[in-house]
Amino acid sequence: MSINKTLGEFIIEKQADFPHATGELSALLSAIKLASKIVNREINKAGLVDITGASGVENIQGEQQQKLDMYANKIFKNALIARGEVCGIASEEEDDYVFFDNKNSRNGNYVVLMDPLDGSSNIDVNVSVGTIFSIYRRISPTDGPVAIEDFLQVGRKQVAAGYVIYGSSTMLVFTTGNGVHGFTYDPSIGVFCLSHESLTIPKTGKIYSINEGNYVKFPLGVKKYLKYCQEDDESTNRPYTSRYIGSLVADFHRNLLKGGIYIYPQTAQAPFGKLRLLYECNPIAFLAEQAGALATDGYHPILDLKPIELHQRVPFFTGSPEMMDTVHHFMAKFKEG
Ligand code: P6P
Repeated sequence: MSINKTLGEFIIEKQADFPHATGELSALLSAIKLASKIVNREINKAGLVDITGASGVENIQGEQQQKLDMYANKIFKNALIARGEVCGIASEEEDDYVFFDNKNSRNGNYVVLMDPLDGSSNIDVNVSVGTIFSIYRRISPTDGPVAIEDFLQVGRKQVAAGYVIYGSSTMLVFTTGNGVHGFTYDPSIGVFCLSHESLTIPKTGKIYSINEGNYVKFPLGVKKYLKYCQEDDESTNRPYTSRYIGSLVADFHRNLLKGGIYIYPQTAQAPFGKLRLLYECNPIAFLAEQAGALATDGYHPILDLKPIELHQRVPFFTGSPEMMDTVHHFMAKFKEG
């Protein structure tokens, strides 16, 4: 049996593809690789030790922080601060950005934004969860502290992005702007091995992912699109199938492999939707576009949106290009307000 290329070998081999090929990004991705192995270990035994459930602490979003949320945040932060390439991070689990003000890191050339454990409320019921990360080169002077503008860069400026999905197997999927590549973790040798090189989303699909429990609050365009998905029309492979895991990374990963569309729209009560632009939508959108998919707020590419604050939310539509074209048609035709 051949042993596939490891993530480390792949990064070195592709180093030349990367405009800032200084080896720093390779070291940064290696830090993320290490942290994901540690988090994976804890998730896999979560039911056996007292690390599941709510911590009793709320994050800035007003959401119950799960014990594993806080654990994962600590592990990724410690792995990144240990390497020196990163001068600061922003995280769903941190109220503000964090400056790595030590002699090893303060002059680092990169900042990392992350959702350390997305979908963590699913852990107690053994449903797949994920880590999402987004990497930028800093724009503030390297001889001073990291600044908010380092984190509020438009999504197209990302130099790398990816996710770890802790599912039936654990995978790390990332892009540095040269395609999307997936690596499956082999716990018997403790290594991520290349399993999905140059991932490309099918142009269309039969799966739509949305929390239909919110149907009555959806914009008219989304309601019209859902009815379109559910109509009987053999010529266009309808009705489609509804699949919603409630974990963005898992729903996106399935749609990336099989084709499909994921929608978390705005509602009257949540005019900007639920998902965060900086550490959920931007990294997933970078991966999506690199894999031939689209990612918008229903009207505009996510990667073109100018961020205004760390934890801002945006409506999120992403998936197979032909399905996205159809939902955009309905969103434009039935635009409200
Ligand atoms: P709802 C998890 O909290 C998350 O941010 C995404 O991973 C997921 O797709 C969505 O929210 C689920 O939200 O409101 O449908 O439970």
